[in-house]
Parts: sequence; structure tokens; C-alpha cells
Amino acid sequence: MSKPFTITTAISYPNGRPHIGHAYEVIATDAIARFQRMMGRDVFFQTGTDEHGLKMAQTARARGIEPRALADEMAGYFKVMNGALNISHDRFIRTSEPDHHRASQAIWRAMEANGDLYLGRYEGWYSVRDEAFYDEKELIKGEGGAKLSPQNTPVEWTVEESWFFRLSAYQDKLLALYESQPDFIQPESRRNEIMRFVEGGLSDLSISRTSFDWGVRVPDADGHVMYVWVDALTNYLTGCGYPDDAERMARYWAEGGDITHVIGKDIVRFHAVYWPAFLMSAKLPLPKQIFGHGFLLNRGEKMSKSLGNVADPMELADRFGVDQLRYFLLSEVTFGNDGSYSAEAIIARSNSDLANSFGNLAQRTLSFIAKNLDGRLPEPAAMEVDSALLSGIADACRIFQDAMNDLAPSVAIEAWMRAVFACNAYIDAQAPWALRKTDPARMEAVLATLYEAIASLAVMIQPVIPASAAALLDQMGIDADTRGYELIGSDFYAALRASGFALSPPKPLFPRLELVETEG
Ligand code: ME8
Repeated sequence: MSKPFTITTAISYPNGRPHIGHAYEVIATDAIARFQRMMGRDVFFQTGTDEHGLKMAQTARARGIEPRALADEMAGYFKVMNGALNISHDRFIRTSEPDHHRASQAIWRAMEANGDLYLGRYEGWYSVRDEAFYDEKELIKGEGGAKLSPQNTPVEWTVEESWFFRLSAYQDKLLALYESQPDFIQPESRRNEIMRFVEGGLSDLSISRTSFDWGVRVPDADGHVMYVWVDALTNYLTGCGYPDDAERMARYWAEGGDITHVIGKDIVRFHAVYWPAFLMSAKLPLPKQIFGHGFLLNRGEKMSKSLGNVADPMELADRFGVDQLRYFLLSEVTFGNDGSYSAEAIIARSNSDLANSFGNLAQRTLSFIAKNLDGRLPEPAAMEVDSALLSGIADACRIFQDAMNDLAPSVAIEAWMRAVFACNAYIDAQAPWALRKTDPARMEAVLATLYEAIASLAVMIQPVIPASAAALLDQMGIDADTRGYELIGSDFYAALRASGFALSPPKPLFPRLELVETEG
């Protein structure tokens, strides 16, 4: 059995429809999951919705519906979005599901058994928008002197009976974790932020609420539901079979396992401080890595409902194409940094890289082969320039793989794009159209090199633009079972002849996109 690889996105609050930030996170995670599957790993990829808590309860109340009805409706939109964006998750978890309630109660009992829970009274600041408690010293002043959370959201003074988790007891253990596993929090800037926070001292955490009942019930404590983040974080364990399925846990949530949580920068504290503390308390293995990606900004501005600039990912995908959107987000934004999107930027990137460079290379080569070789496969007869091009592509593929392993999709795509440019330079220099009359054998050798190069480029980029890469490989007659990385740099033509070969009439894959008049 190949080595397991567990990867998750955050689970989204379904108090509204998905926005482009949600799409970005799940697309990036999908590309990594697809890549690891291509590397032969036994991947478990989970995403889903975080359905409990005060924010959901209040949004539902404002709409005059039950929280469950709100969650059902909105979770539906998240599922539709994932389908439309070609997301290859293995499970879509909803925290209202019964197995998740069981898992949350089990981790609660395990933390209690470890002596880390006690009943007390919470008095302090709470932000419903962030579903987070804040210390007085963390608050900032808003307009008119109103107190705001560090995320700029309103806070309210809250007093209620509550269970507490002894987070204060975990300060040293957490700092030791960050020291011994320097990659635990990525990128580096987020790690530094978290270290400063933990070094500043940790207060115990209020982990149950009594003022509403939309949540997972606290075992043996009538009237208490769990603080939403306790159950939300536990979603990762639920999907891995906790607490009943020991075999599944051993596979996807094992000590030293390859477990990555991809989340946004605003929720790193929950994942890098609370989550490992809960897991240590419950005597469960820790994830290998928490990756806090940046935020997507609309033309450089923060998206917000009040500014009316929250983009609907489905509209963008409909208008520009799913793979065009995936490619844009993954190539344009350095993973870990903030990034900006706009119609112009998506169009420019898609036209230059996909339509003009890669699409055009494939289209003109395959049409030329179809026209001049009668659908026959060209005969390779490699000269040095040909082998140099192909070994350059094999090198690019190694860089691509290293970068994807390091969660750096934009670096991977750059290596791919350099290989595409090399092919375009090669086709211009070799000018196969001019060889048709003068040296048909050499023309075939050039076409054979290009054919192999294009197939390799399509195989390489599959995790990023899966549908377009598959459509191209279909047209090229490359068998669905032979689209792995082994194909690149292998005895390509022997494999193709063995699998049987049929070149379909080439179709353009990436139409040129244009701005509509009201834009720009
Ligand atoms: O935080 N750009 O849910 P959520 C990029 N339920 N990413 C963004 C973004 C933006 N503009 N806005 C949000 C929650 N995100 C919790 C998570 S996990 C156990 C519980 C990211 O719907 C955000 O950082 O507010 C988070 O990773 C994800 O979208 C879901 O955000």
C-alpha cells in the first residue's frame, strides 16, 4: 500500500454562499491532492461546512428559518461549487452529521479524562463574526471609540457559565512543538506571529456555551453546547474515522503521518495553537503541517458585502472557464501571500499562457500532424536539439514536482511555462512547415519531438487544469491509464504504439478571452 497523504481545507461557514476566497482555498488544495495522487500516494482529501455556532444561529434567526434549514441550503451551494470547479475531494463533511457529533463528544471525553476541562464562568469579549474570544489587550479602537477585534469585527461583552480547557498548561509544549518541528506552521511569517502570541502567555479557553443550543451537546452537561471551534477542528478527525474506526485512523491520522491542513491566514491561531493543544490533551497524533495561505483581494481591496465587491466564483468560472480560473489563481498568487484578482488580470494571464503559448503550440502542431501525416504517428529520429528539448522538459517536471511537494504551485507552474516557451522557441527554430518539401524525414522527427513534448506538458499540468489536460490527451490518443509522470522521459513511442494510437482532429482548448466594454 502506498504512503497515505491526508489533506484538508478549512470547513466553511455556510451562513452565506461561497465566495472566491472559498474557491481559491479548495482549488489550491485540490491541485495538491491531485498531484499527490499522481505521485502514487494514498490520498484522503476532505473539505466541507462548519455549521454550528452563534453566527449560523443569528443568520438563521434574521432570516426567520431554523439553523439546520440555513445549513442545508447553503451547504448545497458549496457542494455545487465544488462540482463545478472540478474538485476531487474524497469527503464533503457537514458538522451537523451524526458521526461528527460522536467524534466531537469523544475528543471532549478524552480531554476531560486527561484532567484538562473544568467548569467556570466566562466573562470577556466575544466576536460572533470571528466566533472568537479576545483578551482586552488584543482589542483595537474603531470609529467613535468602539472596541473591535484584531480582525476589525465587533465584539460584545459576554458573561456565562462555561466549561474551560486548560490551554495555559500547554504553552511550553506548544513552543517545544514549534521548535522541534519548524515546518509545523507555514509560511515562516505566520510561524513567527504564532510564536510571539504563545510566548506572550495563554489564558484558558472557554469551550462551551449555554446561551443557545445550536451545536454539539457537551456530554453529561445539560444546557451546554460546545464552542463551535472545538467541534469545527474535530472535523478533521471525524473524516479519518475517529473514534470507532481504528484501521482508518491508522491510515490517515497516524503518528508521524503526512497530514496537511490548508487554511487562510485569519484562522492560523485556531489551527496552530488550540488544535495541537486539544490533540495533545486527547493523546492523539498531531498534523504535520498547517499552511496559512493569503487572502484574495478584489483589485487590491478587501472584499466585503457592504462594498458589494464579493465575487461569485461560479460566475467567474462560467465566464472565463473553470481551468482558466484555476490556472489564474494558482499561477498569479504566490501561495502564502495575498493576491489580487480582476477580470483584466484573469483574461491577460489566460490569454498569454494558456491560449497563446500552450494552446497555440498544441493546436498548430497537432493540426500540422493531422494534415500532413494522415493521422499517423510521426517517426522519431532524435538529433541533439530534439533530445535537449525533451530532457529540458523532464527537468522542468522534476522542478514542478518538487515545488508541488513544497506547496508552491506558482513555482511549479513557472517551471511548466518555461518548458512551454522552450517548445515554442524550438518550433520556430526548426520550422517544420519549411521542411515539408525539403526534408520530410526531418520534418517527421521534429513533429515526433513536439508531439512527445506536448504530451509531457499536458501530463505535467494535470493537477492544475485537469479537464483541459485530459481533453488534450484524449485528442492525442494517449491512453487514460498512461497519463502518469512515468510517461515523461520514458520510451514514449514504444508505450504509445503498444497502447494503440489514434489522433482525433484537434480542437482549440483555450479560446481567447475578451473584456466586455464596461470593464477596464
Ligand atoms: O473560518 N481569500 O470559515 P470561513 C482567501 N469555519 N481565503 C479566504 C478569504 C479570502 N478573501 N476569505 C476567507 C471559517 N477565506 C471557519 C473555519 S476550520 C476547522 C473552520 C478562507 O467560511 C478562510 O481563511 O470564514 C478559511 O480558511 C476559509 O476561507 C473558510 O472561511
